[in-house]
Amino acid sequence: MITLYTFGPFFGLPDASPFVHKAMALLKIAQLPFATQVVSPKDLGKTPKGKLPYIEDDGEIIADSSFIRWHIEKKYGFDFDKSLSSYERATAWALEKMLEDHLYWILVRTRWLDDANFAKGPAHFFDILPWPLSSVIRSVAQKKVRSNLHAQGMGRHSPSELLAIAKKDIEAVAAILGDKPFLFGDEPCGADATALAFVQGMLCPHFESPVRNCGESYPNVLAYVERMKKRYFAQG
Ligand SMILES: N[C@@H](CCC(=O)N[C@@H](CS)C(=O)NCC(=O)O)C(=O)O
Repeated sequence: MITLYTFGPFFGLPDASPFVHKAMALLKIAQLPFATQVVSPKDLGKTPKGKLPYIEDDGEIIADSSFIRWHIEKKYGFDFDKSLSSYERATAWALEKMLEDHLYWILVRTRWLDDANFAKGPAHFFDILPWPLSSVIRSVAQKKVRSNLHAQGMGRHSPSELLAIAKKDIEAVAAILGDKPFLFGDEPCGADATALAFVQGMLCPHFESPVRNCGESYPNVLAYVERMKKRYFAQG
């Protein structure tokens, strides 16, 4: 049995982290049964890479959503991209990395650096810890995220610049999707797990942001997220 280590469901999403959500979607697409185990924020440092997700599969530990995907492909002989041409596989990989390494940071900034969003969002990750530890770790974590955003660069843009670059990401998803049911055709591929997780995360109604409003103006993207949710997350 596979165990997926998670942050837990938050904000109406299957998990607070889009990377964990992606890993869940990959396991569901591959139809592999799995259990989930929530990791306390104070124990993140003890995880294999200090980040989530990771899985344990019959004693084997695999950390990072892409390595989890490759583990599924190798161990269970499941090719997520079996119906894709090599050009589509390359496009899918580029799209995934745009979502994971670009849109992701916009999402993080929206949730962690906007005071109102932080208060009703990530601040609650630490509620499971006793006070005053919860308060200390909450403030240390927000400082770390602020510094990561500054180092990555996304923390340095003005709100209007942020929206302009987020719009390019959303437009790219909308254009690749077009009027197909899934990104590359009639069946989901590996990149659909990533697109679901990051686009649903961006559209999350729990948080107010111009980026979310921008995403909501693409009907094909909205319909796609609903289609993926219905297919893979209808039972929670
Ligand atoms: N490349 C990793 C990224 C995972 C990642 O960034 N996870 C974040 C949550 S969204 C995390 O665990 N952050 C904790 C930290 O940096 O302390 C993957 O694909 O799994």
